[in-house]
Amino acid sequence: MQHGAGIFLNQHTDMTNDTICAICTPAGGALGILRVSGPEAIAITDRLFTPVAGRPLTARKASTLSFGTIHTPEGEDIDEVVVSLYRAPHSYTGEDTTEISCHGSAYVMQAILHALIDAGCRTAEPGEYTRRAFTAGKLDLAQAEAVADLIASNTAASHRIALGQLKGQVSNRLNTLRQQLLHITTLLELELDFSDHEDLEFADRSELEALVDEAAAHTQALADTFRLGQALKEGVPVVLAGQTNAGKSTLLNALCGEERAIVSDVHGTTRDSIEVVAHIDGVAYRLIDTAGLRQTEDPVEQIGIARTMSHMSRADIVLWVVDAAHIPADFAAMARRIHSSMPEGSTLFVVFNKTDLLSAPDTVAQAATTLTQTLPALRHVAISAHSTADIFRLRSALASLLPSPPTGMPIISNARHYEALTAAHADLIRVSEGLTVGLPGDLVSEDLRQCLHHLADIVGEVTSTEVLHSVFMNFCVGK
Ligand SMILES: Nc1nc2c(ncn2[C@@H]2O[C@H](COP(=O)(O)OP(=O)(O)OP(=O)(O)O)[C@@H](O)[C@H]2O)c(=O)[nH]1
Ligand SMILES: [Mg+2]
Repeated sequence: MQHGAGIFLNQHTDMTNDTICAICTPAGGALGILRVSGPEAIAITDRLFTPVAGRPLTARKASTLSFGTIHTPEGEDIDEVVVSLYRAPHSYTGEDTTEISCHGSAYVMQAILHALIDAGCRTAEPGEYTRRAFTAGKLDLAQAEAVADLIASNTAASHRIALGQLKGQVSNRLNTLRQQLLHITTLLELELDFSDHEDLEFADRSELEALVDEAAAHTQALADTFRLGQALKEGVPVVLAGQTNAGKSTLLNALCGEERAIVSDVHGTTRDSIEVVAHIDGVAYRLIDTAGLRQTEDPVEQIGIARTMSHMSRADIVLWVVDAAHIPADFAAMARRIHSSMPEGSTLFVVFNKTDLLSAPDTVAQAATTLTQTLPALRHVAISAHSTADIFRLRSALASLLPSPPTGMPIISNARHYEALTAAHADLIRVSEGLTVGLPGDLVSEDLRQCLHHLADIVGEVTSTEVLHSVFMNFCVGK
């Protein structure tokens, strides 16, 4: 890991010498795993383990497997197990570690856990193994956070982001950025060191400005991936909205492949929002069916419509469903109003539904033309929710609505990283402005250091103990 000429203070000061233990797998599987880590890990496990053959664990080489019986400190047998042995620093935590593979019964795992505690271990806190790996320098903080994301990942997209982060894609990108900024800081500070020599100017200000602007653009581009990253991690919110009876609930059911929402030809069938997850091309979409929009005196329906508006104002994607057989005259104006009420960066996608009922298909073509005249970037599709082929097309269209980050750019999916990047970007904007107006080097350099500090925070080099605590608190016990 690169450290900038003494700029960063490594605050990994929470070293502890306890030997910890935890059950790492949920109960009820065929097999279960307990993990023991710390200076006494091998000795304690050894006291509870009788190998079928061969030497005791303490005399065995690293990276070996031993089959035998695990028992209580009093010698009562608990289970037949396999013990994997790791010696520091070649283990996940960097410490001596054993992993006990036993049968997955809750009783067996609890009995082994109690035996380990009786023999001198303490139970691990949530995330303590990964925190120890971080303390030992095995992972930086962004990678440690990726471990929790990897465990939680349930789609190809969230898995890909977490694995990339664990493998250091985010950290490497940040390190490159930090190297560029350190270079600029060095140039500026060289100028400061020789400030008595009035004639000397070491750093060409316009060149520096260009470098800073480039770094600011990189920081911004990385921060900009957060919206997508978060959507891919949590599920992309897609709101189905439109007038009553347009076919929103029919589409929801068709897209998720289940009869989740009530469908009827009565206007105003859906009153409350219904959320269903649909997986399309390895991405989870949180489809939200909403109450159809119309003028109504019914107070309950009015509440439903207010909820629709609220969902639309927060959605990443709004599917505006329109009954193609009854396209309202002011349809383009409606689309414009909806589009302007949506958050920046979100997508309005018009779905002309019920094309099977059209006697004159060109009414859709005319509406689409009017629409693109009003909002050129707006995309649309014409389908029948009753056609499997059309639903398939709509699913592909949905997948194509997701923005793709610039080639090679890692995707940020962690709010802590996003906040630090946004702060770093603001610092760089101040640096750039400072250079433009000719601020003295020491003032500009102060903002640069602040920026470096924010970037170092992401990988955990200058992170406070409280932040570390809150990061690891969200892990499960045993990881
Ligand atoms: N022919 C045809 N009928 C459709 C199509 N899509 C939906 N319908 C019918 O249109 C009617 C209304 O469908 P819904 O899915 O309940 O409409 P909605 O937009 O959810 O309506 P509200 O909940 O009242 O806002 C039902 O009778 C559906 O069977 C379609 O593509 N073709
Ligand atoms: Mg409905």
